[in-house]
Amino acid sequence: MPAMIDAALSAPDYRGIYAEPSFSGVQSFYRRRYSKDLAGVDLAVAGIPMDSFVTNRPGARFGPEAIRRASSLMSWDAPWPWKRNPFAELAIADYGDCYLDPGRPDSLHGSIRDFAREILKSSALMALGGDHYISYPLLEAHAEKHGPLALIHFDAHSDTWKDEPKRLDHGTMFYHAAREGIVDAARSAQLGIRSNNADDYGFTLLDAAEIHAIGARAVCEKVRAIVGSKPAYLSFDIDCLDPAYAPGTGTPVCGGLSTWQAREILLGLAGLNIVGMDLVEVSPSYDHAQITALAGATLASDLLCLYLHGRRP
Ligand SMILES: [Mn+2]
Repeated sequence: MPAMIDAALSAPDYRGIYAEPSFSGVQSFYRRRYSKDLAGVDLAVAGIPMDSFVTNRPGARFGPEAIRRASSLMSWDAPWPWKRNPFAELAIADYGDCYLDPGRPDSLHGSIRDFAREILKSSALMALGGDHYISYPLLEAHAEKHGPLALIHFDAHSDTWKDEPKRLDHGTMFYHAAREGIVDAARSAQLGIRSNNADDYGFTLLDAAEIHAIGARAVCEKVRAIVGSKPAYLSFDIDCLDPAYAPGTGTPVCGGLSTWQAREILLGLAGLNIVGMDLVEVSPSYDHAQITALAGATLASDLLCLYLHGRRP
């Protein structure tokens, strides 16, 4: 692979792996070239640096930059242990971040939705959060393009707690999304959950206890049976991982998945019709030694591998 410095600015193409020193250079996701022009781009990676709607610790607005930086530890090689490399097969650009005005909280939903709409006119999107609320406007934009979506949701929390319309909360947006028909709960799975909710609103829960008991292979069979070939949006809240594997997040819950358990499940979902993705809730000020940011960058790379397998079997 060619040596390169500042591939984020000067890579000749949106494809390729560059041996750039991990400690230097302009940070982008997996050293992808930055561009706001998506001509010829298959998929844009973009940051949504917003944490206005958290219920506990803030800080996920710094998630995108931490994930980009951590991805430079891995970007000298293709994602292991996948047999195919999305960074060779797909034209992937780093689109930079969504502009958001924290002084206008009522504007944030629309700003994120419009940002995603613009990208989705010409390419696919993987978003880096940000608190989990961002998935709601992102799902809206994806559903406009693809119709009602199956949701494959990794999280410690169901995020379907009943709420008033228009209330802004990172724990209730899937309640709204299901009621509005943006996601089809009957074709959706929530994985790694370890919280109580009086009503599942039609979602199938594969909670952390069940995943620990039955293992990745059986989990993947269940998810495949639920989702089928329906266009699916995969949302990964980093707090699906146990706090030992992801301390840098806003609402950690003990008893979660290891990083490898989560990766094993993602590997086993290859071939599903994934049309959109996000990785949310990395909050670097609570992180230690980049544990959480590196997990986030690794899982985000896995999501791109999944996307590749879904689009080009
Ligand atoms: Mn969560």
